[in-house]
Amino acid sequence: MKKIYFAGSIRGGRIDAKLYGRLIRYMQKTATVLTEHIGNPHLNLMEQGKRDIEIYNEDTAWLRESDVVIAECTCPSLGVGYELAYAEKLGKPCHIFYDRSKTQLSAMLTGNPYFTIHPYTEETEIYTILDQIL
Ligand code: 6K6
Repeated sequence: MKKIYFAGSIRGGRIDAKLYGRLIRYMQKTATVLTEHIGNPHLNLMEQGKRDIEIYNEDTAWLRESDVVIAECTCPSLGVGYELAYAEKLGKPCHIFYDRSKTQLSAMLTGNPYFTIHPYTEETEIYTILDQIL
């Protein structure tokens, strides 16, 4: 099974947390998602007890272990942008999804031909593309 690093906003804002959860559950039918905590809508950052250095070390190790990186970028997040640049340096395939009716993606992503970018208008479009990726 492919190992997926799913990236989504945490401190950048949790408005799309339920969407992340649905995407993760869908991918888990056919793949291993290394970062399933991203989709937990009840995630309380103050109670996680993990130090930032531990989060950084764990996440960068998962990025190195992953086969493909899938990022939902409708809600802008510095952490997700950093992860995408890190994944590019590792040569990992990177797929970026965003709702074109809600946001304009950073030119630092759309201007980089390395990234495969999937603008969508309906959530259902994402699942069709995920089927092709997985
Ligand atoms: C533990 C369980 C749930 O949340 C935590 C504590 N925080 C984080 N845990 C794991 N990964 C994190 C955490 N905070 C940020 N990240 C990573 O950065 C994730 O892989 C996300 O894709 C990305 C989000 O960055 P911000 O800048 O929106 O926080």
